[in-house]
Amino acid sequence: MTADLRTQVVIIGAGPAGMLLSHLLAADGVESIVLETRSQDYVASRIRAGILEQSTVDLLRSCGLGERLEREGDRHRGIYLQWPHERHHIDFVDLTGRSVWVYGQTEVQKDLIDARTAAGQQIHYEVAETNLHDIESVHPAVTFTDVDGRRRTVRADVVAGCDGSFGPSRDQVPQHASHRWERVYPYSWFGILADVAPSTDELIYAWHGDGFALHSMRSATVSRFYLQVPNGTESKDWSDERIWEALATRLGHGQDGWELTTAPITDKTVLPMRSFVQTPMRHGRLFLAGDAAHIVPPTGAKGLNLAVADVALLAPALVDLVHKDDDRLADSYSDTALRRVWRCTHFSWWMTTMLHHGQDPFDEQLQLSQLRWVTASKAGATGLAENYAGLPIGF
Ligand code: RFL
Ligand code: PHB
Repeated sequence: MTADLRTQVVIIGAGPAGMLLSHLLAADGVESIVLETRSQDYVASRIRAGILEQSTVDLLRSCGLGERLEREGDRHRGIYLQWPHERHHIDFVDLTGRSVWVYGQTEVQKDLIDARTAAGQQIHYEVAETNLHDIESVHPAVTFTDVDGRRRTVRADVVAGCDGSFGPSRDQVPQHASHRWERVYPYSWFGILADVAPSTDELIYAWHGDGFALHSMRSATVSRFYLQVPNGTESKDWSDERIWEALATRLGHGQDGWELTTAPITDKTVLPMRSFVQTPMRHGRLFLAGDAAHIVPPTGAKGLNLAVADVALLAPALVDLVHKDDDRLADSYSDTALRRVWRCTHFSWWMTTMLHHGQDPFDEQLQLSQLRWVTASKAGATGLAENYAGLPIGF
C-alpha cells in the first residue's frame, strides 16, 4: 500500500481524547495527524459533559490550556444530594481538599481546537471510510476518503483510536485477543438546556419516586437539567410545560423556600445509559483511549475526565516509544489505565443505581438507606467525594 501521508502518530477522532493527545504529543516533539468524520463546527458545538475533576483541571493548566478555564470556569466545593424533604451538601474540599469545575466539554473542545489550529496541527475533518491496516506491524496505516473525495493513506508508527463509542478502532482488536464487559440500564436520561440562571449554587442530584433528576449548569445564564425517563422515550413526547413540571416536582420546588426558575428550553436530547469496557486497551501498535475503550453512564460525571486521564498516560508512553524505541510505558499503558477505568466504572454504576428509581420497593429502601448513610457519615461522604472530585492521575 503506497502512503501519500506520513506521520509518527495517526489519531482517529478529534474529540477531547484525540485533540488533547495531539496537543500533549506536540509538546514533546511528536508529530501527529488527526482524522475526524464530522465537521469542525459540529465537533465544537455538540453538547455533552459539564464537570471537570481536579486532575483534569491540573492537566489542562499544566499544558497551557487553562487560561479561559481560569477566567470562565466555576469552581464548586461539592454537590447536593437530595430525596423528598431532605437536601444535604457534600463538601469535597472539606472532605478531600479537592474540588470540581463547571466548564462544559464544549468549551474544552473549543480551547483544544483553537490551540491545535494555532499550532498548525494537521486535522482532516469530514473524512469517510476510515480503515485501519497492519496494526500488528511496527508501521500501521490508516486509509480514508478526504473531504474532497480523494482516497488517502497515512502511514505511522502508532495508531491512536480516539474515535468514541461508534468508531472503527475497537473492532480492529481481534475477538480472541479482547474481552467486552457491558451493563445496560433500564432507563435513559433526558437532557435539557435552558436560557436561565441556575436556581442553585452547586449541582443537585435528586432521588425521587417519579425518577431521578439533576440540576446542573453551564454559566450564570444557562442551566442544564436531566430527567430519568424510560428507554425509548422521544423528545417530542415532552412539552416544555411537562418538563418544568417534572423538574419542579423531582427537585423539590417549594420545599424549605427553594424555587426553580423556568425559562425557554433551547435543547432536548434523550441519552441512553450503559457501562462498557473493552480490555485490553492496546493491540499491537493500536492504542485505545476515551470512549473508544469504555463508556460510563453520566451520573458520576466521569466520561470526559476518564478520556483525559487515559491520554495523560498514553502521551508519555507514545513519546518514549516513538522517540527512544522504549516500550515500557506502552506495555503498561492498558493495565495502568484500566485501574482507573474500573474505579470510575464502579463509581458511575454506584451513583446510577443509588439514584435512579426502579420497580422494586426493596431496592427503593436500600437506596434511601444508602443516601442517608452517604450524607450522614463522614466515611460515606468521603468515599463519594474522593471518587467524584477524582483520584490523582495514575491511581
Ligand atoms: P468523543 O468525544 O466521542 O470523540 C470521538 C470522535 O471520534 C470521531 N469519529 C471518527 N473520526 C474519524 N473516523 C471515524 N471512523 C470516526 N468515528 C468516530 C467522532 O466524530 C468524535 O468526534 O470521544 P472521546 O474523545 O473519547 O471523549 C469522551 C467524551 O466525549 C465522553 O466520555 C463524554 O462526552 C460522555 N458524555 C457525557 N459524559 C459526562 O461525564 N457527562 C455528560 O453529561 C455526558 N453527556 C456524553 C454526553 C456523551 C454523549 N455521546 C457520546 C452520545 C452526551 C452525549 C450525547
Ligand atoms: C452536565 O452538566 O452535563 C452534567 C453534570 C453532572 C453529571 C452529568 C452531566 O453527573
